[in-house]
Amino acid sequence: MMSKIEFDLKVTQLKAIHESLIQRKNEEIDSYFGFYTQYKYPILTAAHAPLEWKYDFNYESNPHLMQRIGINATLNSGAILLNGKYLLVVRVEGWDRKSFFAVAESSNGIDQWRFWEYPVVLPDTEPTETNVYDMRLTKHEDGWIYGIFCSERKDPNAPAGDLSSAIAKAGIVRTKDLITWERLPDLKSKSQQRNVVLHPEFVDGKYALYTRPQDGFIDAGSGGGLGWALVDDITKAEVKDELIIEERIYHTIKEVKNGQGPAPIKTSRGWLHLAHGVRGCAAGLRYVLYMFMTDLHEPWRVIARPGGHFMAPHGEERVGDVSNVLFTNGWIRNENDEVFIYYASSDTRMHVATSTVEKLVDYCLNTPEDGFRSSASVNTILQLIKKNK
Ligand code: M1P
Repeated sequence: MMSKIEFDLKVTQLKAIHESLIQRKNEEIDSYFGFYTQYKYPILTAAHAPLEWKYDFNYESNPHLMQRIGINATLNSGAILLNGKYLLVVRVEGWDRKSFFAVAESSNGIDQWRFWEYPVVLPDTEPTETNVYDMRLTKHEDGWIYGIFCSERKDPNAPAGDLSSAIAKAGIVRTKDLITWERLPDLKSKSQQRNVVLHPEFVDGKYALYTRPQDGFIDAGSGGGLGWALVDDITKAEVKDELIIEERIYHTIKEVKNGQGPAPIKTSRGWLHLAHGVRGCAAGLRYVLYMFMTDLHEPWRVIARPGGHFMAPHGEERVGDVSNVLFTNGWIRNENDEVFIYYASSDTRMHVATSTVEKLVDYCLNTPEDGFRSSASVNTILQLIKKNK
């Protein structure tokens, strides 16, 4: 057994290693594309979780200094700039497969992310809720910061022995400070819902939601894509009429599923949207990020559809608990119109990429659309070659 002196030394070493990980500065890496800058290191990993969440540092009760609780991944994070701090509401997943939310803070949005001392304690108002994840934060013009997240439970109609079928609903909370959270009733909807996002402004005096109707827990099924619904009262939110505004399309990056990422960013040319698109292949599902723009006054009307992916997994991003996945539900536009895009790779770790409103609008308005056929893609390239002559 370790002596108390050895125990104390080991604790000091653990804390020093953890602190050096948190203090590490990030480094830009070359981007070949021109529309964003990526960084060498993930910004948050399981190893960033506070040691106090994992270790019992009492020599009497933990003489072998064993880790008592495990953190498996830090992924799909909502994001907000509040009181000059870049804040992420991180999906933290434990070794027990349960996800929960925890706030991490950075002063520059790029590095030195540190978790707050305690994880978020959500009001536990839904007794059948098993798992919560992927919160989208929206600073709404009504003065609240809303968080909409996936609230998952076992399918009560699953046949005996089926311990996997689940139901996805949209849970809704609101806060002013990310410390105290008020839970509102879950979104009522005829279908299952995931990737539900609140639009930051009232539309025709109502709250507006981006939705993602789905037949099953995994399959979008007959849910045609990314939807739009107006809600009279957010404290009794219900999807009554749902319009599909961003469709899934055969042989594209969003053939199997798509979903709104964070709340859209308002620009003078329209609303910038970041989303994920999913296609199937022999290796399983491949998740990439893509962008589109909607009309400034009619945010349900898509006005720009740059073809293909905006960002796809590369290098070490391609491998993790659920490989070949990029997912985003958070971005921050600061007072200089810089945009910090927070994304997770392979359901394992968080990254940042930086851009500007100007570059993202240029990307959306000037990237050719998908022509849906190989011959159309060749034509698009021919036009560019001609222009370059
Ligand atoms: O595993 C990839 C992602 O799968 C789901 O996303 P969607 O329903 O949009 O395909 C979610 O479980 C998400 O959390 C996860 O990252």
